[in-house]
Amino acid sequence: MKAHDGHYIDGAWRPAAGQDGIDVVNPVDEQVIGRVPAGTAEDVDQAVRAARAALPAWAATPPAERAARLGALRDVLVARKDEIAETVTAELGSPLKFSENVHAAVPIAVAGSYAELAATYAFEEKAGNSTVYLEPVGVVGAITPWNYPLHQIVAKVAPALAAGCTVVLKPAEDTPLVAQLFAEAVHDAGVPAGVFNLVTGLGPVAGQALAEHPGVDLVSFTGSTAVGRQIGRAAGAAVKRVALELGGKSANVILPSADLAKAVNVGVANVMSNSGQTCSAWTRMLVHRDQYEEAVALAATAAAKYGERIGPVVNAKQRARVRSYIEKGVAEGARLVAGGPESPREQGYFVAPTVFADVTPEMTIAQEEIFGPVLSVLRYEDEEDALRIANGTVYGLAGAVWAGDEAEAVAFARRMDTGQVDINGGRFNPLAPFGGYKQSGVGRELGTHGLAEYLQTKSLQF
Ligand code: TXE
Repeated sequence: MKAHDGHYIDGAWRPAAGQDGIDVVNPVDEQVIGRVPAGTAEDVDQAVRAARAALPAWAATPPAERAARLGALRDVLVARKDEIAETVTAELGSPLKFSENVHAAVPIAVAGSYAELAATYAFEEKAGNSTVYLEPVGVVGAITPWNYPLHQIVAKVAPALAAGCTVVLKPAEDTPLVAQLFAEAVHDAGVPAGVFNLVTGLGPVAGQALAEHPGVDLVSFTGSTAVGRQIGRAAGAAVKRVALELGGKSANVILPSADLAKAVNVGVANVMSNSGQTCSAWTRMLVHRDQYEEAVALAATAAAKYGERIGPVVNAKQRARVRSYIEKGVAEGARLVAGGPESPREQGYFVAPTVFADVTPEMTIAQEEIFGPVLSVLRYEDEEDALRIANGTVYGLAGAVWAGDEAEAVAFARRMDTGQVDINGGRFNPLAPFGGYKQSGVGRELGTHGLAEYLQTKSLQF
């Protein structure tokens, strides 16, 4: 696949400071498909300087003009959507249809939503005898993961640009090719030099250099809780803004009045999609004890139908991690009703769609994020018990509630300690704020709340 051998800094592809590279591997056949530079602290420094230099002019650019650039960016992404899908399929391994419908389509929708928001948002407010200006926070260091590689980038870069911030992006080392494609799209959209910069590289080198750079005013990170904690600590010490999107262990609560078969089938599909590599996935299915065995049978049948259609996980390390969780589930006494730790194929990082029954709330597989195609089905006694189980993890990112009556589902959802809940299935909404309660993170992405992360207020009293 096409790969640049430099970093996109100050409006052009510049040679990397060091010699090291990162091989990009296709998770389906384990073949190397490209090589990108492993950025150093020096590359990051160059990119941050470019972003700082570009900041005053971009911050002063009228929002309507920033909106026009975002609209142009959306149009370039639309024109290149087949290439986006092929690139994500090559470096993440997801089936092409899924790449088209999700990995390409969702970021296009998000870029479009910020083109509209930038044009209509009130960057100036009145509050009594004050005028409040909403001004860009400054230079943003964006660090993104590989699971929805382009979406994670657009969910940070689009609101940052809409707000008048400039950006240095360090994408995940597993999926740098779609990040390079994105940099080309930003360029072709006529975004001025230095407003957006890309440095590819390893987390502990380029990522850490970016997070700790004194020229960065806000670090926006999506990834593991361990790295998020480290970034949060460093940002706290430097008194800089931080946004963290971390893990999840979301509950799919099926109330007795729900359409059980539909709730189970959609619930299984939710966990298996993207091979379970979704931070908001409903990985814990909660079913009333009277419907429990029926739900387990339905879930096992639904999971078995997926076979290898879900694609592999991203790399060998993730496969080993997912397998070790499956083994732990068995060791702690959960009942395996579909899948298991053995790979369904010799080649590629495949994990079988796996369902566990008789999972109790304190088991490791019911508490920790697995990030693979693994569903735990838990039994509850009554609604209060379901709520205790649903809220009984350190996470609070997403969830789902199913009931015969929407009002009943809403009443339950309001008592959940979580940032998003899908009612009777729900539908993706690019304007709905996304982000976690508890240890799932700090801050929100998408919509006006996502935009607000990149703004600070200045009030003038009269
Ligand atoms: O994440 P990392 P990994 C969870 C999920 C998964 C686990 C490990 O449970 O199994 O994390 O995934 C950069 N300073 N999520 O190892 O390492 C890294 O280069 C600065 C949930 O891939 O956190 C990449 O760009 N940056 C999640 C990004 O951080 C550093 C999505 C994420 O990688 C760094 C992904 C450092 N010291 C994983 N070390 C979600 N919330 O959606 C790494 N990075």
